[in-house]
Amino acid sequence: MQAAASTAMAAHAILSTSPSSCALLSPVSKPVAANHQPPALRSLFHGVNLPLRQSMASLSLAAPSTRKPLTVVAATKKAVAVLKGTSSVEGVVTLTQEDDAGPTTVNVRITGLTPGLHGFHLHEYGDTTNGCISTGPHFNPNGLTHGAPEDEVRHAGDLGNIIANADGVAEATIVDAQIPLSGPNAVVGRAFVVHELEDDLGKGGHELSLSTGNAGGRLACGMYHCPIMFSILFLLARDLA
Ligand SMILES: [Cu+2]
Ligand SMILES: [Zn+2]
Repeated sequence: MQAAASTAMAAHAILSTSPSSCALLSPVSKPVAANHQPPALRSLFHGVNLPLRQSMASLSLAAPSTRKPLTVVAATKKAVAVLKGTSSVEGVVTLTQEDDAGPTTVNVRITGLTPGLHGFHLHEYGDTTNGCISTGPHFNPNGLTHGAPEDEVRHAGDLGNIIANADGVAEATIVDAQIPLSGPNAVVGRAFVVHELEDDLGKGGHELSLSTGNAGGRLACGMYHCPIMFSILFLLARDLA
């Protein structure tokens, strides 16, 4: 019985620290091949390579020492990117995805902006070593030109504009199908960037319209990290009594 209990505790410890195993997923950094894809999220559970699912996932396995079945239920919920730059602009971006095939909801709150529209994108690299310029171009796994979020021809990272009020605060909820939290085009290890100017959504006729939306300088940026598993675990070790 004691062995089963300690196995259960060990299992709990391993799953509870799964965000640190996510740290093995290094940020997407350059140089990378054009077709580079970040690794899928995985959690190591007693040597079992267990894919992390956005929705509730459950598995049953036998504890090696007792052969008693354990049921592990884990839920991955959301993660946060903190945006910072060289100015007073800063913000928080929270992402949630209800299921692997569904859209991602992006909640944005950025302060310190000038009132009005500001381009807001997911950029390719989670690299801020030289400031926001290190985040590279817009995330563009399909090799398309810049556009509006509702356009078919767009970068996956094109999230349009956010609007700052008279106090310089922009709050937005964006629902988008091209920035999943898992899979080959996952946002993990990439960076959100808020810009100085309005994104013309590819329609401004400027030489930069079809690459950046001519949205000007990068005011603040932040990397999206591995999802934090808030609802880690319900571990049932049957027949322990
Ligand atoms: Cu951008
Ligand atoms: Zn773009």
